[in-house]
This record gives sequence, structure tokens and C-alpha cells, in this order.
Amino acid sequence: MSSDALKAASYIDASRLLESIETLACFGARDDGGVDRPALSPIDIDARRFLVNRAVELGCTVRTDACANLFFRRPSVEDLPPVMTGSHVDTQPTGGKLDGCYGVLAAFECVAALNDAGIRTRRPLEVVAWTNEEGTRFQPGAMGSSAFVDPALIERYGQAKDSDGISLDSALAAHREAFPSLETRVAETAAHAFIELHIEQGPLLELANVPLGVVKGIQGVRWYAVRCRGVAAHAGTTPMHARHDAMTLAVCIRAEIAAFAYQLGGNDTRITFGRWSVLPNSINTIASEVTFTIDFRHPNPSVLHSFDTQLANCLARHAVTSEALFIHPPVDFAPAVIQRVADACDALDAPSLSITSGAFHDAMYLAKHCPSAMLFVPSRGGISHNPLEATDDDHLVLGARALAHCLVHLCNEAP
Ligand code: HGY
Ligand code: MN
Ligand code: MN
Repeated sequence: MSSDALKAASYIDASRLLESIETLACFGARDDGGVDRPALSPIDIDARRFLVNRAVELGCTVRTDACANLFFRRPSVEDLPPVMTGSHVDTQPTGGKLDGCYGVLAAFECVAALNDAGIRTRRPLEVVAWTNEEGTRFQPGAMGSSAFVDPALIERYGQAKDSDGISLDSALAAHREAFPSLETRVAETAAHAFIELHIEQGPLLELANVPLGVVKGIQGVRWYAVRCRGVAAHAGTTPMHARHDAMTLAVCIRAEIAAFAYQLGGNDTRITFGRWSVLPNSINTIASEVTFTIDFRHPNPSVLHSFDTQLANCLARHAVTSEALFIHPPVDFAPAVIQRVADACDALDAPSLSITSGAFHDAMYLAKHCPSAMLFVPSRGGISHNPLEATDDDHLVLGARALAHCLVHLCNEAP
């Protein structure tokens, strides 16, 4: 088996992989070299059409599901539960070319390498493009993978609306119209394993000067929207003592939240107040309403729970309302699949680092569905969710080789 695994790894074609990354990046290309491809937007649908065509060229069957996930399955020798791999192709508004996309395209490259090497596997290999992982157009994030694992979620998700008031349901309808003949992947027995290749999106691998990350888990995440109310009034005539300025209240609450987050979480604290909306958002009118989002991450479940409690107390003190947009505990991946990742790094003589993911990924939900793990490659300067997001070509190729090695072993594991 290891000869087939090494053979598949050797058939990874660097220029074919790198070219596919550049091609996909054209869908939603920004002038600054980044990508802006909102989930299920017309741009995303065009990108999906590129993936569907590529998958058919590679001899895969293509199916979808109620949440517009795309499943590209390479046939196998035996009719056994598949090994799944993949990631997402929706991006942040000022995203890069690699976040999510690399994991899908490297998986396609593994299919191409298996084809070129004439390798057939016991189990089917199923590449997946999960819908709306970023959660930037529709909240929460990782909608496609979570709805795949728990189909009951799709009904609530369908009501989610983007900033233009378009519901996920109508975006899904547009997707079905764009791909009218795609077969629906019906629920079947759980996959045998899931493995996601992704850029680290942080600095640790680069700081350690190591080309591959063996990902043992993902830290927990909390997303909230906090709404502060005030009274709109004239900026020139209203004395300071007579104001009810929603922005003053929001800034004060933000400071309190940041303080107790750091006090709870220490150096592992990651807190971001990334999205603000101000009403009426006029230079010369005191704000009547300010809504801001909180993104809090931490590897320790009790810190996450304490944050929830302290946030509720803080907001109650100020008589401010909030909405929980996304709550997920830390995830530990499956030791057996982690071992496959570590073995692949060793087989390719590549130094590797055991790492916990700071970013969330679709694998956090797949870990509930089947034994799962992830493999990272370094992000230059630790930069991501930024048009400057980049990874050295040789790292991108090495990651794909390691993924191929893992997939061959997993696809040939006995029932
Ligand atoms: O926010 C995240 O962790 C992911 O990159 N969407
Ligand atoms: Mn991602
Ligand atoms: Mn991302």
C-alpha cells in the first residue's frame, strides 16, 4: 500500500495544481490580487461550474444536496463508504486565493494524480466543496458542512438573510436553477473518514520553519451581534450631558468585553469586533443604534463558557440586547486519522508540527460524522482573510503530495 501512496504522491503535478489555483482565483478576482466570492453569488456559481466541469473531466460523478454542497466522487473497486476530502470555495470580501480553495483544488489534483498513476482504490474518494464556510454572507459559518451532518439545520438556515435581504433559501433556489440536472446525494452510511487540507492562516508553521502541520483539533468559537440603542439628535445643538449616543455606549461596552475576555483567556484570547453598523450613520446626527459583532475564540471550553456568562452579565447591566450567531466548542480530531497525516509527512521526509487550528473549518462538523483530521501548510507572514494571503509554491505542492499519501491509505482501509 505504501508504494501506491508514494506513487500517487509522486504523480502530483505542480504546474497543474498551481494553474488550477490561479484559474479559480479569476472568479471574483480583486484588483489587489485577492478574491471576493460571496457564497452562492453569481460569481460563486460560475466558480462552481468550473469545478463541476473539471470533476467530469477527471471521471467523477457530481452530486449536490439541500445546502448546495458539491460532491465529486471518484469510482472505486468496492462499494464501501467513501473517504471524503475537500473544503470551501466561498471567500471573505477581502479574501485570498487559497483559504478553502486550496483544499478543494489539491483534492482534485489528487484525483488527477491517481488517474495518471492508474491507481484504483477499495473505497470511493469523494471531494467536497462545502457551502458558505466563511459565514460572511449568511451567518453562521460552515452552513454546508453542518447541514450535511445535521440536515434538520437547513430549515433554520434557509431564513438567514444577507445584507441585501436575500435569504439563503432564494440563493439555494438560484443554485438549483444554475445546475438543474445535478443529482441529489441522498443520505447514506457515514463516510469512512474525512481529511481537509488547508492553509494555516496563522504564523506558527512559518515561525517553526516547518512545511506541514498535523492538525489535532480546532479551538472553540463564539459569534454574537450586540445592539446598542440611543436617541438620534442634532450633532450641533444637543449638549453633551443631554445625549443618548448609541456609539458612546457601544464603545464603552466593547472596552468592557475586551477587558474580561483577556482576563479570562490570557495569551490564547482571540477577540475581534469586526462588523459595525450605525444608524442613521450620518455625520451630524447622534447615533440612535449601533450594532457590532463579537468573534471570540479559545481552546479551553470553560473559558468559552465563562465568556458567555460574563457577556450576558455585562449586557444585562447596560440593558443591551444580543444575538448568538454561531457557537461551537473546541474539537479534537480522530487519533487514527491524525496518525495517517503524521505518517504521510514522515513518508515524504517532511518536517511537521502538531498544531491546533485557530481558524474554524468544515472539518469541525465532519468530526461528528466520521473520523476526521486536517493537514496544514504555512501561510506567508501568517496572513489570511487578506488579499496578500500566500503560501510558497513548494509548500502547496508538498501539501498536495501529503494529502495524496493519506487518501490512498484511507481509501484502502478495510471495513
Ligand atoms: O473564521 C474562520 O475561522 C474561518 O476562516 N472561516
Ligand atoms: Mn477556510
Ligand atoms: Mn476563512
